[in-house]
Amino acid sequence: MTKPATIHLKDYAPTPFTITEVNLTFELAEDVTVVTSELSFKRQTDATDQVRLNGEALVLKSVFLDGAVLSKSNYTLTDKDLTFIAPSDEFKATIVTEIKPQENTALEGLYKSSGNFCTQCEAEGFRKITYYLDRPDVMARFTTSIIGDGMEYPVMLSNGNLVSDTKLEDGRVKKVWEDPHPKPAYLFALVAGKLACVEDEFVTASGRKVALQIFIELGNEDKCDHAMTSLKKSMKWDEEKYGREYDLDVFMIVAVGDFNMGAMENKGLNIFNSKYVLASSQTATDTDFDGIESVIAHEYFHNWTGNRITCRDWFQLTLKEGLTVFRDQQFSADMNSAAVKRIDDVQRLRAAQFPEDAGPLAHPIQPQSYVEINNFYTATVYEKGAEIIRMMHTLAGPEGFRKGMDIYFDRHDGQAVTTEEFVSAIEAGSGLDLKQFRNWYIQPGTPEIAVEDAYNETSSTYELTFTQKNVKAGEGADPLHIPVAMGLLDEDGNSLLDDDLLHLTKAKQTFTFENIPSKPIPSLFRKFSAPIKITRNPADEKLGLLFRNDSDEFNRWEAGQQLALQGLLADVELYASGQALTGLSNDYTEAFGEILDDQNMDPAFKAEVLTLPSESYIGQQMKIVDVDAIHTVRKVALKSLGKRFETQLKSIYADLKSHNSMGARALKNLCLSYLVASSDDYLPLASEQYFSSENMTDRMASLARLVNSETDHRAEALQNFYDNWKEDQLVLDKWFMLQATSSRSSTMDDVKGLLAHPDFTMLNPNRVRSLIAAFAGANPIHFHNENGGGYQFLADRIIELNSTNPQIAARLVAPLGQWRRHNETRQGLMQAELRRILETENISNDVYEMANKSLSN
Ligand code: B3K
Ligand code: ZN
Repeated sequence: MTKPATIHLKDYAPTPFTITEVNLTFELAEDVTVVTSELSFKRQTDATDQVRLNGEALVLKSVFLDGAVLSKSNYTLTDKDLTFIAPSDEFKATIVTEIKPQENTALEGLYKSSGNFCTQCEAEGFRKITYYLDRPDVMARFTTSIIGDGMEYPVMLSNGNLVSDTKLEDGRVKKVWEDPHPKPAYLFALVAGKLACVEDEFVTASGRKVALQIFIELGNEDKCDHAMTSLKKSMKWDEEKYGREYDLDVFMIVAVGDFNMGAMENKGLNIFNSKYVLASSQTATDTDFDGIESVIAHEYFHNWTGNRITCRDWFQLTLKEGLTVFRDQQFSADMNSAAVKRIDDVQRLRAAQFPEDAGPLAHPIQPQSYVEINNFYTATVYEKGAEIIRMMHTLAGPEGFRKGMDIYFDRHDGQAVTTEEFVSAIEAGSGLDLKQFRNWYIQPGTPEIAVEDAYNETSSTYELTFTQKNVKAGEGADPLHIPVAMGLLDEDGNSLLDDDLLHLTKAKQTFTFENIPSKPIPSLFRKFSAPIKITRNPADEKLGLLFRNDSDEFNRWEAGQQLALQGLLADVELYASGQALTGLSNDYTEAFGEILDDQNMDPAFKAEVLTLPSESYIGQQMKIVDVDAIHTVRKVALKSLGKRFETQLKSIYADLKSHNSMGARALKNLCLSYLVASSDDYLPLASEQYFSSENMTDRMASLARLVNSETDHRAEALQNFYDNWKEDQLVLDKWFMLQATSSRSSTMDDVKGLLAHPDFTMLNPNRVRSLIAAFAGANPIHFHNENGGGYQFLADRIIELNSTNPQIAARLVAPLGQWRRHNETRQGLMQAELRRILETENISNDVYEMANKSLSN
């Protein structure tokens, strides 16, 4: 194959011509869809007279320039673009193309899902609809006419406002939509089909009425309440927190079953994976409800951070994504428990972003180059990007940050800008100098911080010395500006100092604290004030004290995690050398018991605090991950905690049974998992919960306990679950996922068997994620089986998906890219599969880039 081209940030140049107006007409039909596009061009630079439009997988029917047909000899057509000479500085082009949405399995451009037409254009899907300058700095006003059979497609939607709805002479229906806001093509959307609509209304702060509409497949009308409530809360919150009002008369959300990601923020017409819209307590877990609230908010917030102000080019992706994730995190923290939300966000960062940043696919939040932009919708751009915005918020303080945001909106509304313009606005609003801080945008890797302390009794001074290093950033990389939120506690756990903020700016730096009466215990990086790893912490000897007393809830949780890790990692070593395990320290276990009995603690927070670090997080602490030892050691630890606190766990479980709140369910189900870990005698209790539960949270929590067992309870419950929910695709995904993540010995065969299940399809991304991604990403012992079967299974699926859905195929490569973290046997097997993937015939750019980088970087 010829190696695909790499695109570089340094090569950015504006287009010689831009497009100001777009008039699209879609004639929807079952065999071919005809797209007529009228574009108004206007010269911007003198670079060239050539106009080169992007276009892929299109059948070109005709081109007209200023009304005159352009003959074939006057344009050049390749499988990627259409080029012609501009007739003048301002002209109109009319281009007619044909496409076949019903054959589009890549789910990019215009495609069909359950018989309905829908689109996904970000990042470069619009070029699969028509020839266009498909890049975010070309912003035009769109008018969209949709023509089709009114019986087949009673609903026809596009961005903006509906301006006409007529019946044509031939009986077809024509609807015209006008979007007054200039936008890049990636925000274009079209939906047509038989859909039900749930409606509500929002009155903005300035008194304008906005119609809210959620479109779903018929029969799902009763599953939109939570999405609608979340939308109204988001609209209100953005007005109150950032002074941002919605700007059209209608806001529409469409839920579709086949979708590559979570959702898409198309102007005025968000398209969602149905997973992030549909919910009832019968079908969705508490985690699903939280997910809906945050994704609805995220897409809504994009209206200002992404749509009104968009990205100049795709290297600026974190400009809209990091910022919008930060905003949705703030929103969820305001709606729910802020501490629990922060813990969840950090766990997500550590689970997905830290490994990425430590592996072959590491990149700065502003990448410098890419082969396929879809591969850069990463945990780094999103989650680490959000952390970098959060640090600016911490440094500026809430008021300074808000002022900076106001300046950002004032200066750049209607523009396509860079991250530099964002940082400048925050500087202007806050008065901060962020010169050094900008390094966060260009350095990959997770900084490692080592801290040492010294106490001087005579002078009552305490010193903290920080050293920062970032291996991935390379030799000689500049130190980062790192905000360290911290406090000091005395030996009794009382606070000596709270809410201090240190600016760590040097490679090595000492901070001195005066008037400290006795040697303190530092609580560092409170609320996880920077996305770093601490490699040496003076508090390591005093984690039990912080676990019991830290007034910062995040650090209280963190102390518990670190204390548990100390014991778990020590046991992993003992296990590997064939010695008897010593188990979790008394310090941890005793604190665990005290916290379990604490009547005043929020149960949701308590459930977080009493959960042991995950297998994958334990693995991250090791140079070479010993998956089997980790699994066994963690299981033994769960069992011993379950046994030691059996009485309390049972009584809390019983007490909480009748409580109907999310926090109570989380804690109750944690108790159940400890009890089942303590002895199989509790499997009947799990089974009883499964059959008596009245909501999906409790049902899933109990079924998750049963699927690891070999008893009849397992088969019975799984069968019951299937029989009850086989018609509900989102619930059925859970059934596949639970079996894919089971620890029982036959799991690999079970998963292969499920591939042949009549309800399994490789064409639906949610189903692929629930079986294949879940197995590879969340079942370490089976995926990493030293017989190589797990790796081979994954590579086979990637090769299969390469031809139907390259984006989803590429997303599955990452687990194999972690080969350097495993023993030699596994390394060899994983590399062999990556090489086999690279030999795939007609390999997509998406998969090529991921597999190639995984092997070579
Ligand atoms: N902006 C979209 C993601 C598009 C991904 C394209 N491969 C969803 C979001 O982040 O809100
Ligand atoms: Zn986003």
